Amino acid sequence: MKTTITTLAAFASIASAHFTLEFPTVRGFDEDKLTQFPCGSFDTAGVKGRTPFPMTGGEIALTMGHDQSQIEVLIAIGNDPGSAFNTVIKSPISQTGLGAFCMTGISIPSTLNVTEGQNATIQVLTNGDPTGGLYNCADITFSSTATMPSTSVCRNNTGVTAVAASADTHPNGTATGTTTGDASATSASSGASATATKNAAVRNLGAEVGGLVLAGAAALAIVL
Ligand SMILES: [Cu+2]
Repeated sequence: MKTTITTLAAFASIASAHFTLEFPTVRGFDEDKLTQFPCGSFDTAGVKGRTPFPMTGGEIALTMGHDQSQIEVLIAIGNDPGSAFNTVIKSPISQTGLGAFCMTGISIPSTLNVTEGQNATIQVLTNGDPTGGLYNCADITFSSTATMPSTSVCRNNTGVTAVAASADTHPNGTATGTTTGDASATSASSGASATATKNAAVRNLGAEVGGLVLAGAAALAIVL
């Protein structure tokens, strides 16, 4: 019986967490407000300090709570940049699998002309439950001597994979052509891919509900 309760509790914590940002240090986390742009409702920069972050070769570590996610990473430059997440530093990807997920090779576009010691905020955006977006932010300071996390922190859980997704649509469902800053966006096909992404999001939700049902059945079997 004790085992059953532990199993259920473990599953509940994964299912309800949406996703968490493990590195750089997250500004704040309230899973009920993760849908609020920007930064999942945490509006004040620097309240948790700042993580040194390099201009090339940066890493971002997440823990994923959905079977599948669309993920994109944006950056806003400045000490307290508000919602100015105008530059993509990791183009949209389709990620599959629960648990640890590590993005490497993050580079700041040279067009931003960032300098050593300058402050900025990174925002990780994923698709919502099932629409809209989920947002986690980290406040950073650019440093050429920044140390990236160990492979025990930034790693991929067994079965976690990711592939490139359409750059025409942000994970929150908005076309990239309709927001500022993403010069790579092509508007011609954004309508079609927006539809495709929404369908994918619905499929993702279906898979997640299926997983919940299966897990519940397994737990019940243990109880009986
Ligand atoms: Cu969720």
